[in-house]
Amino acid sequence: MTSAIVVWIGGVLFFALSWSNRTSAEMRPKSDLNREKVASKKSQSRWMNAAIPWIKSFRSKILRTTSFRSGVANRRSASSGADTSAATVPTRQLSNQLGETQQAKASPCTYVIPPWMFWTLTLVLTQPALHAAERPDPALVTSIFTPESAPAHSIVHLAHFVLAITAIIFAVVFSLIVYVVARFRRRANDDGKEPAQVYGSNPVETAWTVLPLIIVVVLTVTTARVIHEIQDPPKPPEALDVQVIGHQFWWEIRYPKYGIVTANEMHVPLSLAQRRTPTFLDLRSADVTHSFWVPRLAGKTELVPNKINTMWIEPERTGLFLGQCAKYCGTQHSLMLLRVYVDSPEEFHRWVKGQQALVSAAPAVAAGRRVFEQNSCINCHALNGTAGYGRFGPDLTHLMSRDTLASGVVKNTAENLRAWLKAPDQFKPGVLMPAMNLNEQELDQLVAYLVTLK
Ligand code: HEC
Ligand SMILES: [Cu+2]
Repeated sequence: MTSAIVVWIGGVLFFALSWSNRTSAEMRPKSDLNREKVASKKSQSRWMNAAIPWIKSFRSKILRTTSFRSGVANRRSASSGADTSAATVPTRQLSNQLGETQQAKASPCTYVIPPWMFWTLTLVLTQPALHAAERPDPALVTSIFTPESAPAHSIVHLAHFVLAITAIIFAVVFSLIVYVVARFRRRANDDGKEPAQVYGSNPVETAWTVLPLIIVVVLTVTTARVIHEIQDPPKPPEALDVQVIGHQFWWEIRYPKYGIVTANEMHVPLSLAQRRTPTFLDLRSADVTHSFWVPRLAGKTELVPNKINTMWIEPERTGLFLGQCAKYCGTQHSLMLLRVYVDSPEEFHRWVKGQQALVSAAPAVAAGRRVFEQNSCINCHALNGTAGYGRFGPDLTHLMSRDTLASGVVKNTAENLRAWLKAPDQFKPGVLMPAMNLNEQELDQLVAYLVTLK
């Protein structure tokens, strides 16, 4: 971010400098025609006129020290014309006597950096600057162009194919336009007559009907094939079924086969070539429409109330993949993050066992458990082995097995947990969990209990 700002400020500065040079060059009266131009320019942009003295003084301060363009200030004050000081008049007359050609020769290259170059550089450099400034872990970058799962591969292949075809169309059309604009531009010796008007040409009409038709048919058929591949895949017997339920603003994740309920962090097994274990998701919503999107694993699929949508992923690499709700589902849609952990088969097995294990509160933290049960936490949260069966909020049975709190918003540590319980909206404004107004002692006890929920 910082370097992007530096690039912008630097660029704007350079532009201001080169622009003020150009203005002064233009304002140097070369001929009457030029003077007219300058006059109209002046009246058009009052704000420019207001800015010019400021930029000029600023610029000359910088440039004078660089010896880069010494003598510029003189020439410019001469050029800024009749309306300023009387001292400039003789110079101007002199320059007029010298004649236009000499005057033009005498003027040095007036750009520090030409505006077009500045804008191009700015556009080109901002992206890498932003990128370098943030230095994200490349494994965590969510990009549709680095797929790591079967459906995401099909999508990216299709995207490349469509991009290639449209790029060819673009290149052909654009070159034709450039050619026509250059070849048939208005010339000085134009006779002003309308060119001959031609109507109809069967070969041309046929070509520009049939060619696009072929292109559209090819794109439709390839797209349909990929849609079929993604929507109706054969389901291997080893496939894992997971239910994902979207809530404002978190994800409920259920593994019916294993009797596991968790939230926001989904664990799935790596699919091996010799033993394929893709994960089939069925997607529901508890309230409004959400959208499940982990770009490197698959395309987006919506979670619609009263409807079950399905999708599948087949990861080829272990690791963490980030995603998020891609639908505006309310205030905190942007903090409805999603983490998919792809585990090796053994790791996944271990994780399942861990989630299935019973947790019982140690006597030392019984006070915290009482706080949990005697407040309305239990109306919203399920926690095995307690009176809590609520489903409005995430299941807390194995809370500490998760790396993050509140759907990926903060790290899951004792301090963050305490801060969360005190005021959930400090991390997530608009969150649907209320601040429970517990006193310090209750908070300590509660946190001491919750951190044992491994
Ligand atoms: C009105 C319902 C409601 C009540 C009451 C409530 N919560 Fe929550 N809680 C939620 C919701 C909803 C979330 C999910 C917030 C989000 O991520 O957007 C949540 C999130 C949490 C989380 C983070 C879980 C995770 O995995 O991210 C913890 C921990 C938690 N609540 C503990 C408690 C405790 C302890 C109490 C009682 C003192 C309590 N909650 C009371 C609704 C409630
Ligand atoms: Cu959402």
